[in-house]
Amino acid sequence: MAFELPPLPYDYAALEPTIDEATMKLHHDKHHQTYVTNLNGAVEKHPELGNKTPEELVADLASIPEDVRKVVQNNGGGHVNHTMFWTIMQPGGGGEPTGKMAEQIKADFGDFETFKKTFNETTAKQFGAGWGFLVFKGGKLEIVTKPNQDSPLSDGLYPILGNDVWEHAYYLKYQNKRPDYLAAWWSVVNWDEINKRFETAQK
Ligand code: MN3
Repeated sequence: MAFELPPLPYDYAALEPTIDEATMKLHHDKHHQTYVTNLNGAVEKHPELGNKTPEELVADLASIPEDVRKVVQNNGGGHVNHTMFWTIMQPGGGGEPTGKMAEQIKADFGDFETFKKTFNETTAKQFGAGWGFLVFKGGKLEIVTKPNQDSPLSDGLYPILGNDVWEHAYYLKYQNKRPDYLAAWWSVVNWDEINKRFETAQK
């Protein structure tokens, strides 16, 4: 297989009570696995795609053969988005942003509370399935939403962080209360990893 499901870097129950164990199991083992399986299906038809990283595939959709382009957009995007998602969370995470990320949030949003509020409100409004992302554009942080599994990489922008607002990410615990899930999620974010991604975004 060209691409593989990365193991979850902590136990399924490690993000309780913010994200429940059943959601984590389904989300990682079933949903993310399906994106990987479908992406590998596209590689079977076009083996040369297996020589690129998932990020490279998603960043240059125009170069993907037309018969699998949508498959790569949806499932390559799903693979890249979820691979990021598991690593930007950690048990005992949350708290105030640290390092360069803290400075940039202060510069662009004034303070962390305003940043969180803006991110949560913007992402809550994403109609249907999708993601809210933080990117670095023109020297400033910017919050963008994407439908389905689309990635900012397809627009030449590196996702520093992102939260999944597909119902599969929160419905078991939060039901229809997407804003409650968005508000709670900050208590498990991994600022060290987000700072690493911010460094990459600046390159
Ligand atoms: Mn998901």
